Amino acid sequence: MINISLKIGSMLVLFNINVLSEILRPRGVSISKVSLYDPSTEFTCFDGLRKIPFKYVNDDYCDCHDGTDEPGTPACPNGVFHCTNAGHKPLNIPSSRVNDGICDCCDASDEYLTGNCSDTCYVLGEEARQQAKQRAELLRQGGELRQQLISRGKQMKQEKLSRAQSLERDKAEAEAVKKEKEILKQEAEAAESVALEAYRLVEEAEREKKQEEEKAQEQQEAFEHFQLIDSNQDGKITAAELEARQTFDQNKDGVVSEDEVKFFLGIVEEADWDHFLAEVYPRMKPFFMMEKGLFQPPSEQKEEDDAEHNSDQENPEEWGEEEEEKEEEEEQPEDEEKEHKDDAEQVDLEEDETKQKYDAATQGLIDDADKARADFESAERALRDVERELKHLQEGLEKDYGPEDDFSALDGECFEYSDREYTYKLCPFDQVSQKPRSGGAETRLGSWSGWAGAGDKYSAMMYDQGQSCWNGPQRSTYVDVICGLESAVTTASEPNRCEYRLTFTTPAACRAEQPLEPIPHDEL
Ligand code: MAN
Repeated sequence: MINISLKIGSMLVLFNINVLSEILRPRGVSISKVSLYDPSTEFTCFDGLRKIPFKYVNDDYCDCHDGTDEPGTPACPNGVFHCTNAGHKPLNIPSSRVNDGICDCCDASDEYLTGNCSDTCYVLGEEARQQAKQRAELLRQGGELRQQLISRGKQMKQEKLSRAQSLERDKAEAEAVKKEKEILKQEAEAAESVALEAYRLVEEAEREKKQEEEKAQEQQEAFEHFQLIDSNQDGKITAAELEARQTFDQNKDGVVSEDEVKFFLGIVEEADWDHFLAEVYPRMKPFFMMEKGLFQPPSEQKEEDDAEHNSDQENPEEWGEEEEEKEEEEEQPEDEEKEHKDDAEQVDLEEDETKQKYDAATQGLIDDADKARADFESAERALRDVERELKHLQEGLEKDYGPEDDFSALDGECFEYSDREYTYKLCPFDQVSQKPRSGGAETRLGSWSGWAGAGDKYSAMMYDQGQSCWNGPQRSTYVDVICGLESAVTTASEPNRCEYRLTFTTPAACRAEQPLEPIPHDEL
């Protein structure tokens, strides 16, 4: 580029000549705007508010509000200086940077007075061209691989669709089987229930009879004891009659005291047969049993312990129960083994009893009902399995795998990356996790949430709702997705506590629209 001064009429205007384009234009004006700077007529500010003599253009005095009269000087604060940067990319800079001593344009045109800069456009342009070439080559090769991924993705989608269709058929079939098995089960259970009803009635009658017999026996025992205590046979038990029997000497001091009598008689002075049966005898029974050696009273030491734990537990009726519990606790392993064996024998016995309990026809109906129940359960399970697989498949079919299903083939794969401390694992469309290299549990850094790129949405993925951080948020991961010849995680970081960022390169992202490098965070 060369600078020349031209006398047009009475005006002296600074022009530079772009050697490449040979177009004469005022300094700082781009070729596309050159027609707006016509030296043969007045200059109209671009905002249309003023017309000024052309000689005022680039006279280092700001006349237009929009700064358009001073493209080549720093006079207007809002002016724009255009550098042609022949050999590299043209650039617009604020005209305030003109002649400020700093090289903004690689062709040095912004520093025409300071002379601080030299033209580096060709070298820089060469570098840029090389990079562009490499990128184009990456996009070309990656693009071919992407096409392969797309075909695989389409094929996989087709397979999923036909699998879903066949599962729909299986589901309808499994539903029909379940219905059929349910009817069979209901029928078998109804027959079983009718057959068992007769047994239930017999059992009920037997149980009632047994209860009656037990009650009668208890009454008989009570009556015998009543007669035994009622020494004058007047049909009443008095304090004196109780005092006469050592059985009621609870503390074994040789005397049946007033308190000891009160324990049995309660609030009444004397007990007739009805009161005796209902209130008195139940309190006496353990003492009669003790007398017969049917159970032992607790030892003194134990009595003290019990007093500490449960001071108001005075009823000797409970002694026996506690003794049994204690015995159970102290059982030796050998005893346990024996008990298990006994239990097993008991179960066998019960089974035998059940087997023997029913006549052959009833047993047949029970067996049929058991089988019908098992068949129904397995039909239910089969339906659930089909439904589960279908749901998973349908979720997959609904996922957004990119403009042409480009990323579909990556679903189901996982990619690892290790830094000094952790191994990160990205399973696209599923989840991201982190595992300390020194060992320890895996931490989920987020589950697939969706595409999250600013601009081109397929340029980033978001995984959120990961494991909660102690005293902090749930972990989440932002994944930059860029073009690369291999699918791999290439960087991992934690820019904020519990917020992670990975770079994932893949041929699936080799589209012209997709950025070739992660977009810096502050531009998101
Ligand atoms: C673990 C890791 C880290 C995280 C801390 C938060 O050590 O998941 O990435 O910063 O927990 O407590």
